[in-house]
Amino acid sequence: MPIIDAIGQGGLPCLELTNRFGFARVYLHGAHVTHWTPADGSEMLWMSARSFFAAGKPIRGGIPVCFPWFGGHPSDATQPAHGFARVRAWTVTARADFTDGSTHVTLTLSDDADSRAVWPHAFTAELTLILAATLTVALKVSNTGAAPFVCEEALHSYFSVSDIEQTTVDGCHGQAYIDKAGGGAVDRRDDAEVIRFTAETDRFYPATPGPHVITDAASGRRIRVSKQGAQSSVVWNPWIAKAAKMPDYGDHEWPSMVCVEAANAGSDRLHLAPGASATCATTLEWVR
Ligand code: TA6
Repeated sequence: MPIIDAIGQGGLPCLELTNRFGFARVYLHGAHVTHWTPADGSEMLWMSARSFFAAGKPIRGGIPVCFPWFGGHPSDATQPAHGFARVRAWTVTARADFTDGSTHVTLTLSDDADSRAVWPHAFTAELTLILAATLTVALKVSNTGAAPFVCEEALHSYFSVSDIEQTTVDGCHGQAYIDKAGGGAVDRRDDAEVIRFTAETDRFYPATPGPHVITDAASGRRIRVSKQGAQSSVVWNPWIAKAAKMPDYGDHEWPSMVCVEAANAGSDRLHLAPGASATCATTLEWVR
């Protein structure tokens, strides 16, 4: 039975997918993928050993689903960063094994009284996970109400690397970006062939098609992060001081991860008319 209902950390329910391509685990809490291990490889996603696994708190690592806003709430600092979707319980609405050996699951979140109290819109969000030779995560957002709305979204993927100081990310050369390191918002242009990490890095690249290849020179591993329907890319490592400020992130964990994210945020935010839908996806591939 390749799709197993399981109880994960903190007693939270999850699904475990296994097939000839490998293994993946997704929590219903946040529709949060925490693990992806190709059959003949090692774990690709990074998880903090300090992550919370608790109702109302986001999981640190894996692939957080950010929706309906990215970063802080535009006007209410009491609202959760990166939206409420990652701290809500989603419902499993489809699961199937295909004849090509791939496994598909879909989790769904719709508006309710709690969501409408902070974001007054009718929506359905469907997160589909496809475990095949690659891992694809697709977020389809539909406007099920009678009025248009604007939203932001991101698949905030954390990748495991051996040494961030020997890691590069490509696909951003020549692109304009907003440098958010240190909490600022400075407009810059990337003139480097690849991104290298020597300090806190928090970059928002609008209108950037990707793909991005993460090259982890210390292990020789490369991961291609492709995007479909995601105009923005985000690259993040908190480095030392910011890591120390996060309660759910170990002080010495920053050298072992990098985030490369598929997003529609800022100037790429979505405008959805009544009845309209949009899908933002990322495909992760171990490049051998
Ligand atoms: O995607 C980068 C970012 O927005 C950073 O600014 C950063 O602080 C991070 O995500 C993590 O956010 P979180 O709310 O999960 O602590």
